Amino acid sequence: MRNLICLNQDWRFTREDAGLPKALPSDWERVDLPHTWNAVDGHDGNGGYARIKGWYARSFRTPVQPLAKGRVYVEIPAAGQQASVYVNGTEVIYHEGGYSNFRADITDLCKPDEDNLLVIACSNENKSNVYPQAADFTFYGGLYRGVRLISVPDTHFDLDYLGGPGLKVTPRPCESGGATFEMTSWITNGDENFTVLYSVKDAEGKEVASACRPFDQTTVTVYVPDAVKWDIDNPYLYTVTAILQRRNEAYDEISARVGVRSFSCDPEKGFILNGKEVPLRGVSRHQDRLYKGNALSREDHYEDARLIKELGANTIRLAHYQHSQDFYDACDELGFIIWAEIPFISVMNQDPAAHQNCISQMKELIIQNYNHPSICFWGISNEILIGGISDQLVENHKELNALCKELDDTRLTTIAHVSMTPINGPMHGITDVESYNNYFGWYGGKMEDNGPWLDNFHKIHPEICIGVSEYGCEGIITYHGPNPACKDYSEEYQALYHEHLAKVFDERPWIWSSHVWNMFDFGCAARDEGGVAGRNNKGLITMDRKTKKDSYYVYQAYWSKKPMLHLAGKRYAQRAGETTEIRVYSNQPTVALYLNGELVEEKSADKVFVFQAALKAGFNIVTAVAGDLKDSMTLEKVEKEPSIYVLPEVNERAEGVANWFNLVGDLDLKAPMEFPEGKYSIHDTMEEIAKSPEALKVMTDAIKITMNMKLEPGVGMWDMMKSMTPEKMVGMAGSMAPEGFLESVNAKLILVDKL
Ligand code: ADA
Repeated sequence: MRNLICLNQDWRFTREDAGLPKALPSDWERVDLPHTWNAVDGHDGNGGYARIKGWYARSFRTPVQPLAKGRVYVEIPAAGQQASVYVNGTEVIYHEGGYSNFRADITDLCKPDEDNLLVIACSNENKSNVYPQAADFTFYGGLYRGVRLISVPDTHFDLDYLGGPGLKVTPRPCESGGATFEMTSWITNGDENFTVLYSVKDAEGKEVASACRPFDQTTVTVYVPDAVKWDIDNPYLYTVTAILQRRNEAYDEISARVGVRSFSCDPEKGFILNGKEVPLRGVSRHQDRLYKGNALSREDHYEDARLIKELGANTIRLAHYQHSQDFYDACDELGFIIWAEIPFISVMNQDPAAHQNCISQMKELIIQNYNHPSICFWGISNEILIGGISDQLVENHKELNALCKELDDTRLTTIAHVSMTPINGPMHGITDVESYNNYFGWYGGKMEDNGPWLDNFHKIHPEICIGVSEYGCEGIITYHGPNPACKDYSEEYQALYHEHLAKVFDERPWIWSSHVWNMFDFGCAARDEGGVAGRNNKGLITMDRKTKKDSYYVYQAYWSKKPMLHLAGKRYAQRAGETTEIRVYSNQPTVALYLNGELVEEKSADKVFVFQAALKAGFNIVTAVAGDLKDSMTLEKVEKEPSIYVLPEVNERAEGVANWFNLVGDLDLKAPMEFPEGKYSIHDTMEEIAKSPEALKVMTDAIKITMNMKLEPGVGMWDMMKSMTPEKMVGMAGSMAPEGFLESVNAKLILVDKL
């Protein structure tokens, strides 16, 4: 029988590119898996993170199969980002892509009854054909999902095909109320003595259907009468087991948990699950955690899934790469509709080898995850027009879409467009459904632009199922104030923004899905924003999973079916002013607010209850009550609010904008755009502009002032931005760029000779 041997303990590791050792190196650091060398520098804000080749080594004994002719595989559920695996000095596999499972048959290299040496060289150095290339997250290196051996008899269920499970199950509900389960398994080294016994068990473990097939004709469909559907509120799972049988002996056994559900999308009705319209409302998730990076335990994954369930979300976009099997398992069990995707992101590399990498990551994603009932969508790319469009790019998308369909005709394909993707153009109609990453109210535009933008798109494209794959803004729980504003990074602005957006989506059930960017703050070593370098702070929860920001409760009020009540502003604990605003989030119809035991007001509202309270000097007890629900906080009235409540840059930026206009004071901001020969202009890419220090300075100053971003060639977000023109950037920045801004930038650029 199959034997799984965990190899997570007692590895030796070095950050030096030490080369292949002949024996277990005693001077390397001792580590256990899961492990990443970027657990700290991946998001500690001290500049870059180690992008190196690290070496892992460990000895192991060959597992003994009772049958003389067994096979041994090494299985690596993920290695960031490229890896070579060696057994006793010989390379057994090289794998590119940091998020998918891969295996190698190592039998012939293993020595029985003595120590064997397993070495894995793992690299997160940039390799131009491997995605992700440029993106807003840390590409952690290491063996962050552990390693194991699989020992099987000579004849076994397939372990060689793209890291997949060797078993494919497609349950389909029937009109009659029952369901068919189409099952296929693949057998290595079979002969006519072998048969496959399939068994379908219900959630209680009772067998409800079975079938028996010869080893070389393994596809079969069984019927389960009165099948229970897998649904968001009742994620009912069946277990399908395949046993490879030879006479009275079971040689190998594999199983998969599956669910019976039907789904579709409609441009008017949105998402439909088991015949019922269910607008998908939820979050995106990056996997990493504070000072653990992506080296996570099964419990870490389950905790994330539970936090998202508590929020009341029914969908998760698993950005921007294949996540752990543990997380997909949790989603199957807890009832989420999942968008799974590959890291084809930001900028397309024209090299055909890079396209091949997309294809192989997509194949692995689908083959390895086909059986998970939670997954309904395969995402083919994210914000790919940042790097510009080309015929080849459109062609590659069509190919990727066709590949998804060829490997899996039961699911829908999707795409996350960058906001500036034209509403009409060749990027539309490639995938079954589409989504936009819209940051109106953060990077550009006003939060109020979101609804009208969607209505306009829907009007122009009544045939497209449209969703919002990303929207969000930074919220840092130190920053507070009575007048929250875009780009102040305050917890209050983030909550206000999400109050608005939650309503926008609530009012538009035809939006097939919306995904908050992001459920958790996550590591992006290149970032330096809001006084918290190294991270993207758009999470509803902090990266250590310790603090739920107020915006978390906005969504809980909208989405959770459990009665809830939350007093916002608890961390805005010291307040000045005659009166202060108190916001309460609740899914109850009426909320009463008490100040120091006295009723301030009782009011009815929809999810967001706003009160004014006049605090007395010193400490005040504020209590909100809705039926049996109560929440309370203590606020202190102060003369002046603490200075740490305001990010210093917020003031600097306001001054900066003024300065910019002073600097260009002699220019006519309304002047027609001119593009003289041999001069730089807003039509040049940042990469071209960067050739001239003078032109580059114009741009870096302008970007710092408007978008509050530091831009420096080769550093941080540069890779993502370098192929953009100032014109495109301002398109993204929207109303954050003051009127006349583009004209004034151009006017400065055209003074500089092209180099
Ligand atoms: C893009 C990108 C994300 C994300 C976001 C942001 O939309 O798809 O990876 O990080 O930007 O926060 O700016």
